Amino acid sequence: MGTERQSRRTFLVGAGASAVALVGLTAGQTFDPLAPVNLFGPRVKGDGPQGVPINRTAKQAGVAGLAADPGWRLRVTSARDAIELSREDLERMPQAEAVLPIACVEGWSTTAHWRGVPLGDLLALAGTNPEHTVRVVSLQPRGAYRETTMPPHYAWDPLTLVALELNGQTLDADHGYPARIIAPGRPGVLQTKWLSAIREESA
Ligand SMILES: Nc1nc2c(c(=O)[nH]1)N[C@H]1C(S)=C(S)[C@@H](COP(=O)(O)O)O[C@H]1N2
Ligand SMILES: [Mo]
Repeated sequence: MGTERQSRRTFLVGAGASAVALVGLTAGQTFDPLAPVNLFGPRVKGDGPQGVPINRTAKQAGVAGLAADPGWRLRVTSARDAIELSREDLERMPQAEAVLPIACVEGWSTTAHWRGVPLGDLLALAGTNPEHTVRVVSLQPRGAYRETTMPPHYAWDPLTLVALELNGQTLDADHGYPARIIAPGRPGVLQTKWLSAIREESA
């Protein structure tokens, strides 16, 4: 039992640093478990900043001002603690990389290269209960996609990122700058852009 706990810890510590290994892992995964993604229709390439289409721009979402504010902080709260991180704070944390698609029900799917902080690392810092769902909240003032909930299985997946970069560049404003969610196996509508807060739910 002692060894089991030890190897789990070693894995978690290693997860952030082994970015190259993570990319290798997901590159293989995109062919199989994400197969439903391809049912949405033909892949669209190009079309949009950083080679990825946009469903709603920062301006259309009414977040252009808030997203560009240097005072922006990501607030992560657990039942007993709250932390606030600037974009610079997030950049200084161990970064992970993942190759994952954005699959929109409107009929396109594009695979991209993402880089950022594993969501689980932030939840661990804030001390959330690993069995609890988390609520992901956008800066977007209104609209159906401003909030999502994420069950623990997704939230703690080492490939679920608070993404800061897309295809080798700082996230474009329209792709969710200063930070957005990218998670494996979730539909596009749940890949929340322009993050504001991440909160532990009570169960
Ligand atoms: N805050 C917010 N996040 C959002 C959306 C949105 O309208 N507002 N649209 C979602 C949908 S429907 C899709 S398909 C993806 C598209 O991400 P992209 O524009 O970076 O390609 O973002 C998701 N995240
Ligand atoms: Mo979408």
